[in-house]
Amino acid sequence: MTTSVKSSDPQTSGARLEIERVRRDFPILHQTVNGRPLVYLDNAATGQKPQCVIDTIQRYYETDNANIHRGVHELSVRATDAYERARAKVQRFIGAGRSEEIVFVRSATEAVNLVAQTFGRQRIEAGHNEIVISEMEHHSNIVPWDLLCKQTGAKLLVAPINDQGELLLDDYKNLLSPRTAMVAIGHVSNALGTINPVRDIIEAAHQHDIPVLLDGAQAAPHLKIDVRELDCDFYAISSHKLFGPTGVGVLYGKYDFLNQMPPYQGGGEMIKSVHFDKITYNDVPFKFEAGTPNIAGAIGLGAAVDYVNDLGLDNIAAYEHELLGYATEALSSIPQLRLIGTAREKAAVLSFVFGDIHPHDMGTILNQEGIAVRTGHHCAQPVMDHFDIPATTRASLAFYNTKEEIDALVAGLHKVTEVFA
Ligand code: 7TS
Repeated sequence: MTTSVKSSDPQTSGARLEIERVRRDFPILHQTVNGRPLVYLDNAATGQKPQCVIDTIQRYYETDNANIHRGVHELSVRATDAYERARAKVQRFIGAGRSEEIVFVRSATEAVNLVAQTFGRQRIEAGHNEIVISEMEHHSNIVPWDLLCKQTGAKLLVAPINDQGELLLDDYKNLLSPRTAMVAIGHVSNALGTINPVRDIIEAAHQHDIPVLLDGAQAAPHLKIDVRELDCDFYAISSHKLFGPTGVGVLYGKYDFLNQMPPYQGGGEMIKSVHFDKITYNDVPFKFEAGTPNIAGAIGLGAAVDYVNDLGLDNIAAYEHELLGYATEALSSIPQLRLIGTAREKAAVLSFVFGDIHPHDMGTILNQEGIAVRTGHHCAQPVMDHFDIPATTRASLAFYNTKEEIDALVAGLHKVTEVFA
């Protein structure tokens, strides 16, 4: 695989050249939209795919496609090997101790639902009756728990945030008690960019023997993750935000927990034997992978992990930190613009409101300039409620974005001002 040369100092002109090389790995970036060079600033919704990911998926279908774990023929063996190699890549990528702790699912959403309906339900049945989440969660880390609460009579408790969009850690700690079945909290907020103090969150929960799920959908593309160092019990990731294909995600779970959990869905692959008088389930992780999985998706995710490793997450984080600082300063200088989410620890998200101009109008005008941003509540309506706004405009960055693209966004925002003057 060929990828771009990395740099550890994004402030040098050399690093600038590196980003040009990185950008060449992403064919989709090199197009015009409405006659302007595309400026893709919707990375929190989904990341773009490097050529090596596209090639890996194409090659899989051209040469290896077969169903896995079931065949002795050559193609099935190759497909199985590639799928299991992808699992091992993900395992190393997040620092998991063993590959059985990596469950391929459909998305981060499915990972949370799986844990809620198996482990969460078990914890409630064992006598705990509260689930603790935070006010800044994506709907994917609210609704599955709310469903479980409705089904079981348990209660959803919500740790509040301040007006910078930071979790109020003491309030969070005060919610923990022997009643708590689970804590489920986002590592990085998609609407605010806040990086949560997950070590403190986990440590506080573990003092009460409460297991913690981290929703890492927005963290994995930006931060180095080490699930063993964090000591989190479950971790959810979406491939497509990590520059891999859509339709595949990862649930990390501690082996002993996964082992004691009941299956989530039934079907082929998740069983050892089926007789009408007795069904025996398969070992983890296969117990949670009912039916034919997204084989090409998992293999494509493996290629994305290789690509990100090649660049180095430390390099990515350093470059994005620089870019976020530049963007924050540039946007802060625009009259009428109010940033929503100004946490001290932030990843590459800039959410804002702009006078009384509706974000959808902003998005439409920016699109005319070739700039892709997201507008709306970002599936985090409680965050919007906190700030008493219906929606924001959100620019979310990736390592292939540039200062010139931030300048284009700023120019686009001045255009918006002119249109509404
Ligand atoms: N958790 C967080 C923090 C997210 O940001 C998202 C998606 C999800 C979970 C769900 O991921 P999925 O792949 O299962 O859909 N966030 C966004 C977003 O910010 N804009 O579009 C999707």
